[in-house]
Amino acid sequence: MRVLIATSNPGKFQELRQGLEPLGWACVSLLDYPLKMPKEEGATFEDNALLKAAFAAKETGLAALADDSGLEVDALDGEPGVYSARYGGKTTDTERNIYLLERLRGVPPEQRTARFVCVLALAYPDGHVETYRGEVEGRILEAPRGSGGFGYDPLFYLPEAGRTFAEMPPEEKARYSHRGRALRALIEAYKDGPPP
Ligand code: ITT
Repeated sequence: MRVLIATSNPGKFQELRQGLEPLGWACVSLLDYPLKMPKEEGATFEDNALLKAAFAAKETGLAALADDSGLEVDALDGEPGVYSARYGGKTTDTERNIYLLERLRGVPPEQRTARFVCVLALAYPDGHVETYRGEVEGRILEAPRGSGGFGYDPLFYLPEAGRTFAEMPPEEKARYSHRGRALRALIEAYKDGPPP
């Protein structure tokens, strides 16, 4: 199957393309299909993922996979959540990480619990849609660690691994991550061909 990975985030694209490898699908990107993607105005990751995937499938006539994801920090009542890509109006990953650290200043380690959430939506040109969700629990550090990954990875510490996502090679991040989990749910659904 030919599938458009409808994201303009290069970090996500890499992880999605790698994660889909077991299915042997031919993946194309928004570089091949330059679309003006719709504004993400949904209240949930599901709403936004479906909005993006359905739009891309309709515009291109291809099956389209969209990813809506983000970080929920308990001490901030779930912020930044669906606003993760534009938290505090900041435009770069580094600025958003600094802003998050400021918002959490004075919050002790045991109260810095957080989770990453990823919802994948797969939409077909005939209107059929599916969603797959993955989550991972961790903790927000007081300073960044590591240079891999993207986004909030240098601040997201996984106690069971003793490292941040930015300190892991891509295969290890995929083993634990919200996106890796959502991808495995999708792969499970397609392992014997398209689901009914
Ligand atoms: P598209 O909508 O084009 O896919 P985006 O980056 O705008 O790209 P989102 O609206 O889903 O995507 O925002 C998700 C944000 O959450 C992303 O920009 C990162 O800051 C953060 N994020 C999501 N997954 C992450 C991960 O695996 N590691 C670090 N940060 C992540």
